[in-house]
Amino acid sequence: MNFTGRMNIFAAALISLASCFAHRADAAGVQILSLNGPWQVALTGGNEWLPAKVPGCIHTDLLAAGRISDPFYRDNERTIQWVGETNWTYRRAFEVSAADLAHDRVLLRCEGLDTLATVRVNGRELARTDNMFRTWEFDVKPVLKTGTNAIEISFESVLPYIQKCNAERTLPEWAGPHEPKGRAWVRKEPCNFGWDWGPVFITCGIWKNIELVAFDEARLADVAVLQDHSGKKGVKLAVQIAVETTHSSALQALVTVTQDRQPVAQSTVNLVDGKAAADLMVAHPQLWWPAGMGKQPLYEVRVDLLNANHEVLDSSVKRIGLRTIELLPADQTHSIRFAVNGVPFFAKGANWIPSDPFASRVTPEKLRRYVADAVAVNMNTLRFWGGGYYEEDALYDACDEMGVLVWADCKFACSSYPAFDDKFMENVRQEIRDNVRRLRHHPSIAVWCGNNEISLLTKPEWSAESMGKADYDKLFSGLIGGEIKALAPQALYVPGSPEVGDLHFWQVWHGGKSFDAYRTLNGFMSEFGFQSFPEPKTVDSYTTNEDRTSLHTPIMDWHQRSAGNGNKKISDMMERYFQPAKDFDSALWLSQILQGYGIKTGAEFWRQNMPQSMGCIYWQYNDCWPVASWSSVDYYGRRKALHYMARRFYAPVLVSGLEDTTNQSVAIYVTSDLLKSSPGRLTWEVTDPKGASLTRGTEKLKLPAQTSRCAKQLDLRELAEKHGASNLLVWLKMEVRGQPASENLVTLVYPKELALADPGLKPAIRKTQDGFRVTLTAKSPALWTWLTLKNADAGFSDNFVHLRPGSPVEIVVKPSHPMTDAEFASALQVHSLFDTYNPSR
Ligand code: BMA
Repeated sequence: MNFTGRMNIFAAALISLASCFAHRADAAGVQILSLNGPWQVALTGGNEWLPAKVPGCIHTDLLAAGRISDPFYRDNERTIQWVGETNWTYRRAFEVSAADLAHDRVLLRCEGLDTLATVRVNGRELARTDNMFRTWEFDVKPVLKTGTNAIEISFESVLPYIQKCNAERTLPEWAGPHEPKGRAWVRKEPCNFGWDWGPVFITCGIWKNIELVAFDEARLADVAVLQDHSGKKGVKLAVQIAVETTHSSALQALVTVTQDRQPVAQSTVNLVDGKAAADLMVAHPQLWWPAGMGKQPLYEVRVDLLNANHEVLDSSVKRIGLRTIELLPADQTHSIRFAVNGVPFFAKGANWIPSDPFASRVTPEKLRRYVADAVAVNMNTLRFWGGGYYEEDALYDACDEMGVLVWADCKFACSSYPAFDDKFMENVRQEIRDNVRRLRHHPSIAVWCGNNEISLLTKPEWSAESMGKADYDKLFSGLIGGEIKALAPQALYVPGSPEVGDLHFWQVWHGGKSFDAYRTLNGFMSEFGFQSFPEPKTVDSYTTNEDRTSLHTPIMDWHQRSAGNGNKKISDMMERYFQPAKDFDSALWLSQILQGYGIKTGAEFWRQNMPQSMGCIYWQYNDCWPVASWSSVDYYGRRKALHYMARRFYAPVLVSGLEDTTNQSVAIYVTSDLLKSSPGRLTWEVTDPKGASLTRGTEKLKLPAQTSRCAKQLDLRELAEKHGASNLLVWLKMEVRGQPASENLVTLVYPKELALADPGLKPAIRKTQDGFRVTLTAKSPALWTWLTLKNADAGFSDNFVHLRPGSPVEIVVKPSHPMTDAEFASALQVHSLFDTYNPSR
């Protein structure tokens, strides 16, 4: 059947898709016809058309059509590799009126085509594209007609392409055993080809908005906002405007700055040669701060493009925050560190990866929840790692609003890239321009970074294992650095991570060392991590009973991608620190306690050593599918033990201990990120594992602002001799201005050596307005006590807490669906470390 023949059936089937141009909500002139929504998809050359959804991708379309089964279940991934090896075509019809076509210019705008695409309108080839990160615009006025039009976009599998390129010249890279080689030849999300925490799903499709854009006279092509904080009268904004015109006419730009809808400053400027710059003064500026250091006031900068009749041709709104940012170099007493508004601070956070292999499934609400969950555990920084895709505006918006600074990697990771290829370089140049223009106004962006870890595979010359240094510099310093400097002259840029005094420390996970190895170095830690399993509910979602007979069944291994038998690394480390788990579920939970214990060891040490260490960004925050990984929040948004522990080890005021097992002493550190010096009280108590007090003490302290120091040295030799080191629990508490600020527990031995008794945990339940308050009491110390609900998810105000007799702990539980008192009481389960190994529990 030829295309026209197919068109008739197609047009009839899609009659409901007919749409008309709509004015952009905020502008009179530019008109938009969204082509999002229902499309159809078929094998290229085939004639069985399935319903499709745009934005989307082939995997989600086939899933919705029932043509593939859940890609995450067991090893289904293996059976659907054909999807990424196949060429696919998307199509739809749309209506255009004569009035629509009367506009000076009519463009097809594609915000994201994944990846090797051929775009045809009414049977005419418009373009071939080769970069999923770019925004493409094509002049479609000559090919459109009044009435029904047809658009068809064919996607060629990237696999033959990268194989061909790699056969001609192999690009050295780090890739897992079942990951296709040569991913760096194509500008497509690197982890789409698999990663050491991610599946191989080679997607294709229209993954972002697609629309027709029509306008007369002119439209805004670019708006940039620069800030000058040097004056006494306020913050001066320089708004740089560029327009695209269809014919020469007198144009003006009206620039309005508002805060909470109240006008703050306004200016009108004439456009000369399509350009203008407006200077505006924001008097009494309210500065934007990272979370924990102040508020996040946001201002809107609106530009209205006016023609000679004062009609609005186009508008743009950028939401900004007023702040300066610096990355200060390391010196003898400091590691590198960020300073916002002149105030250096300790960066606390984690590394972000794409939260789904199918990007269009990620909703703004989901992204907002992740950012809120980061701030809830006292993070102020996220690093958007370089192997994913340039993150959505919604994620940056949430970071702006909640005060999370972003270390924004450009999307290059763990491979060498063909910087010797001019076409490739030009493609990258356009990609950087598109994304920097889209994102540069966000106050949350602390630093742009060229790549992840490629300096580690760079040598003076190209070889089978390395990228040549000259090409590395050409791509990451020259091209990307140059573009960012030109487009965002006030932004910070570093060519790569780790490269500027930040450290990726992998000797524990990849090197098999114990957690103590974290205590051997200082710096700005931009990566370090240890894996755990997700909780039983999540593991249940991808396994059968038989898969859960051990941590090392084929399906448990399938959902583990780290080189060198990751699941064994976890169980070996569990054995090193903890008594053997009594069953499968206990082992999953114990792996989380282990992970939290390990990351806490590092995080507390680096905070103790502030300012020699000024950053702790653990690997990794989130997951893109249900898997054993380094994450602290799993694919379904369920917090792992590490996430709860992060709230404590990232607390603004931290009391922590550094044990010396040889000399049997504990150095007590008090670390304050507070911007003001504060009065506090430190309390320590040593008990035996039954909770009997052996010694205690308290001391008033002054906590100087943003300082860490050893406040007390506890000599435990006598107690250790008398009771045995494995019978000592050192409980620490810090109060600030009479309020509890931080609590901690330190031991001289590994947890497996502690002679814990049955803690006899008891919950008392009280219904609250939107959940239940559970008050936990214990007869003897209960370590890492956590609550779960049988067959239901819930939000827990805290979890994995240490309990002592006489010190009840309250946890507020908000079940994911309404429950009666009786339902809640029968669903509530209380566990602690003791239960993980005691067979009778
Ligand atoms: C770092 C990251 C990732 C990787 C992680 C765990 O090197 O940059 O590429 O997933 O380690 O191995």
